[in-house]
Amino acid sequence: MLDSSLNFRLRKRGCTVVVVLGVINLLVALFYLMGYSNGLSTNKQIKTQTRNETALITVTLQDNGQHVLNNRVVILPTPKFQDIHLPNATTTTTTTLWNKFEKCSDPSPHLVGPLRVEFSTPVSLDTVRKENPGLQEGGRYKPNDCVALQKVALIIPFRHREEHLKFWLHYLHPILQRQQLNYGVYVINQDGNNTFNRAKLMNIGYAEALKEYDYDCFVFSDVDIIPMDDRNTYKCFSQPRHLSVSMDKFGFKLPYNQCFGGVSALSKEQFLKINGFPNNYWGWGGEDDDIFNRVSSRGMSISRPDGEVGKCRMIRHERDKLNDPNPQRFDRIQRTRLTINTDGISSLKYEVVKVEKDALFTKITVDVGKP
Ligand code: BGN
Repeated sequence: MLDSSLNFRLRKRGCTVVVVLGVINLLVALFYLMGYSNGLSTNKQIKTQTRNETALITVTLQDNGQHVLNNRVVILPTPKFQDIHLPNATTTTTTTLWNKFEKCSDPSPHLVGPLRVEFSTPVSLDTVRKENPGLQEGGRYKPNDCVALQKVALIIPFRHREEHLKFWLHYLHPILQRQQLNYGVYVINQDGNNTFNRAKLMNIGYAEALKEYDYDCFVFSDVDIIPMDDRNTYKCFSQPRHLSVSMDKFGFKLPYNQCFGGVSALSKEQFLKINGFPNNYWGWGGEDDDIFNRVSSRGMSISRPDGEVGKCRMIRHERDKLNDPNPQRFDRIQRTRLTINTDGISSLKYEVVKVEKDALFTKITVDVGKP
């Protein structure tokens, strides 16, 4: 009697354990399905390179008697360029011949596709700095295993949007690194309290970035727009490129065919062909339409990614102070053909107030004058 009741209790306990384990299993599976099965990738850094690369390296070799043998070029299979040890010789100098390496492949093998983008949890600059250890001062980067296809300056017209900038840096740095670009981030900050002038700030970004490095492509991005797919490569194409083509704000559709606002990319050649951007649009609206007119009046067309790859999120915010809709914009966009030659990069005037180098960006504060 005692035996059978003990037996029953043990079996009952066994059953309870099995049921509890089953429930845990189910919860784990559900958690996994909800979190990861929607195909979105979270913000993540580039994967570690495991391929065995062939590096072309110049080394000065010394024999045991410390005589310099010669300056030779040797081919070594190595994934990294540091710490190369040669038998029976001491390496005294190593020079990496970057231009001898292969070009990065197009598209980059690091791309992951659709991304999870949300703005509910604030990010700190310190966290973003720690998340991006491969950056050089000023928000500069180049891949270390291949030669980037393009040298891209990212230009952000800016004033009083520190919180947005943190999100932009948090999302964009890992994306740009996965896209294997040789890039630099330039935040062009309008000094003072005069009316905002987005297009002039972008002209200044172009001019200032070129003083620093031989960029061949310029991506102009609003600080509050984040791409939702890393296949939307922030580089230049044979025609000027509109990148923010399907924004959440517009129901993931292009609001109108001539739309060229948000994020755009122009090569140096394309930018010069349109004499840069207009300097005389003060306040909100129209300057992007003027740029569209410039592009088409110079016989170019707009290139765009498809609506899926071109999805973007905009950080919701109230209308900026000192950036009211520009009442002159309707007239001005009618007259692009008359103003394109006289108003643009050729007539740009401004003063640099301050240059600040952060690990994540170069911030250039400028006096753009007033209307
Ligand atoms: C347009 C604005 C653009 C703006 C888009 C999207 C004008 C010019 C007069 C018609 N153009 O209407 O500057 O990027 O909306 O918001 O206002």
